[in-house]
Amino acid sequence: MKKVITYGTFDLFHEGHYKLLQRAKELGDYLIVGVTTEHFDEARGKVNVVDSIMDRIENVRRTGFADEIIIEDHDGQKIEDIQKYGADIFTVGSDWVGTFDYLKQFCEVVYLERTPDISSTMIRKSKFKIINVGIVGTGRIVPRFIAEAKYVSGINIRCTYNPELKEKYAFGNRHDLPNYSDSYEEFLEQVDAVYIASPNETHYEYAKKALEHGKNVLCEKPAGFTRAEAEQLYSYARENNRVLMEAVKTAYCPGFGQLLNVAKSGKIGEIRDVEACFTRLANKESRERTDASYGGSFLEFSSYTLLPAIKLLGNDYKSVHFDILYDETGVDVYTKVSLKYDNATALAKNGVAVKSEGQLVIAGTNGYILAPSPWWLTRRFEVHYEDPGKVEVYEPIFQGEGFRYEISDFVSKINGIDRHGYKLTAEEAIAMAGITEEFMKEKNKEERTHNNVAG
Ligand code: C2G
Repeated sequence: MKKVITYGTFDLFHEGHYKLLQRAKELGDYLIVGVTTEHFDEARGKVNVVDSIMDRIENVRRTGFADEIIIEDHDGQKIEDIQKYGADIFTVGSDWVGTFDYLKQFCEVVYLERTPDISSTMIRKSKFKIINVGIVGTGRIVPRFIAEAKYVSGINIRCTYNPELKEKYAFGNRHDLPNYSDSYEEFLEQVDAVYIASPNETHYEYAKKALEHGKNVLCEKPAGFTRAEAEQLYSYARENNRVLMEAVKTAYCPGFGQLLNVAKSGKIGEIRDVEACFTRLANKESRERTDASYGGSFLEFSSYTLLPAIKLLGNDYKSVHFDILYDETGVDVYTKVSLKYDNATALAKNGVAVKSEGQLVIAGTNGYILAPSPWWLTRRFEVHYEDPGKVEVYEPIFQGEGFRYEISDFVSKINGIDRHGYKLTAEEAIAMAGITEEFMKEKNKEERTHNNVAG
């Protein structure tokens, strides 16, 4: 008798799960299915699991393919189970190609082709729907996004849109996504939501069209270059009852939320200054270093570096001032943004050709919070006081690259679980767009002066 073993969360049970179990059963005579516990999913970084373990087991049972159902609750259990049950074949979907090769020492490992295009949902009673997402643009960030989306329950990445790509969008050997190059409308028809990761200057139009077509939008920053554009987009979203979220990853990281709460708790007294720095030496050929109009350090990093100030000091800054260093092609390679509030100040430093310490310091009347690099993922922060010997250390949970948290919030918002969007409100996003507008004006002004001098 040939024994096959497979594992999964099987949340929001769907066609992909059904077909996987069916083919797993066909590989042998006896199928063992391991269903993950909530605790194990949490530990392996899977967020957003909706159905309870009892429901997930019941859904697997009702397929009729499992001869035995077991619980998976810890790392290393797969090896134990293979030995304990004498499994001949371990199988899992092709989204995991390579990951489980280490099991080849114990049994045969088969990666079954994943079901693309999940459309219908089966057997489940849950009130949540799988959200089909289309990706606009196929740049560097996209494979990272797709890899992280795997850890978010209830989302299926269905297709891409890139007018310059005629083929399918392929990366690694795990996925081939159909690409729509001829018509954005046709692409929009395939999906419930879009993730916009195209060049900066195209975000606004893509987001606007998607919202007009009733789609939910997760948009890389900046969604617009002016306050008016941002206001427009958020009001479209509100009128159409759709979700619009700017992909400011930090805002959705659990540690950053905790840091804000500690800062607001009164521990460090009244907050008087927020200083954040984010630099990365970008490749000289990269878009950030070559596109004088829409590249540069401000557009690359300021949505991160301004975020703590906006979250802690508010949207009503009294004045904004920019100190900008340009390279010979007119790209802003280092930009400092100073904000003045009634009773506080803030500084946001951004660099694509200048390297500095990427830290966040929140200064108060009683002490300060220091979040070391990479504070934008907020894996660690410390509270310091006048007495240098007294330091409180926080090490919040953070898994993977952090995209999973923003994707998870996006899915929750679409499902109506969190419509408030307190992690990054429309008002905050609009205030940040206002600063972008001021920056673009300043840059154009300086460019003109520079040209005059040069001429
Ligand atoms: N699957 C599939 N097609 C889909 C979606 C999922 O074939 N469209 C497969 C997965 O590859 C997996 C199984 O269905 O083999 C269960 O998927 P999930 O519930 O997402 O569980 P997963 O996170 O893949 O857990 O220890 C757990 C295992 O590592 C896999």
